[in-house]
Amino acid sequence: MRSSRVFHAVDSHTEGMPTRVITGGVGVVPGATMSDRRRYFIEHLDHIRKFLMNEPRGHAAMSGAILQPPTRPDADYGVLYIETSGCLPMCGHGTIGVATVLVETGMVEVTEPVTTIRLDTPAGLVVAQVRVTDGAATSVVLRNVPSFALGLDRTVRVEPWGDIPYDLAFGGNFYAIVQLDKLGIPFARTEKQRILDAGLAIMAAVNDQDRPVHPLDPEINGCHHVYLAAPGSDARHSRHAMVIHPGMFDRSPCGTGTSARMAQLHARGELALDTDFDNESFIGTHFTGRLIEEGVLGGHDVPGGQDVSAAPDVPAAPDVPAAPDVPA
Ligand code: PYC
Repeated sequence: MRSSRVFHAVDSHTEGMPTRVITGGVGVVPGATMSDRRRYFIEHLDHIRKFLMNEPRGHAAMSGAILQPPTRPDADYGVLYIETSGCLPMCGHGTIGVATVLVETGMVEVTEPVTTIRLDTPAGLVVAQVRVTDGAATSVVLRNVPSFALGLDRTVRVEPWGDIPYDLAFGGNFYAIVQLDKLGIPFARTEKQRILDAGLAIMAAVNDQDRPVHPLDPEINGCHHVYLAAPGSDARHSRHAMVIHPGMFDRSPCGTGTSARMAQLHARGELALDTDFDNESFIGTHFTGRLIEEGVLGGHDVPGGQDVSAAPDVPAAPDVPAAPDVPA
């Protein structure tokens, strides 16, 4: 049988999460900006996402990124982020995977010790600085899009718990941030199903009662991620379980979630600029984040342009569990 369609892909791995980087086969998605292209892709090309992410080529926690020509002159590549959950405005672990693949395949001009790559994402420009040794990417630092707290001390009604306090923050995606002990569920992998069910119930309730919309781009709306913070988490080190629509955990520490969490902690007066923040995933992998400046965005004062740094899939990395014991 002849193939009717051929895609080129390079699979990468960032702190527990896959990123299937699609280097060819999709063609140029119509749209004047990456946000326009994301909308076009969702409306007309979603079958490609399902084909590349779902079984049998993917799995329930699959994630990927489609390379595009940039729509702005100051960027090297455009990126569309795809997952089993949908098409994201931005993805931190995915960007680390993209930057690593661009370096290691020679798709960008590689300079050592640091190669800078400018990425046109639906949420805005993201700059990746890849540390390179003998042609191999050993770590990546991202300068993320401006992040901000949209609301602190909100409550949402979620049965059977009643009113749940939460903060809402943006770091490339919207995050509802909830203290897990308010749900009476221990932070333990043995409780993964209860944690997952609670996160999905909170997500549905937030979207029903308080659906967030980005002040500058209404295409970016809805809460598809719930950050359940473990007891004892603070503004230097935060452990969490990240529940993602339609029913999986982020095995990585979540780059956009790290930025959103830092924006929330800053808005609460707990995290200053230029201070390292250690964000730990449900499986024990880490990203280090740092707030680098404040700005104004659509009338909101925001701590903008967070750095999120992480080691990508380094063969010698001892702290990346190979088979995380979490449901997909
Ligand atoms: O790293 O930003 C991230 C991310 C979003 C969803 C899964 N990972």
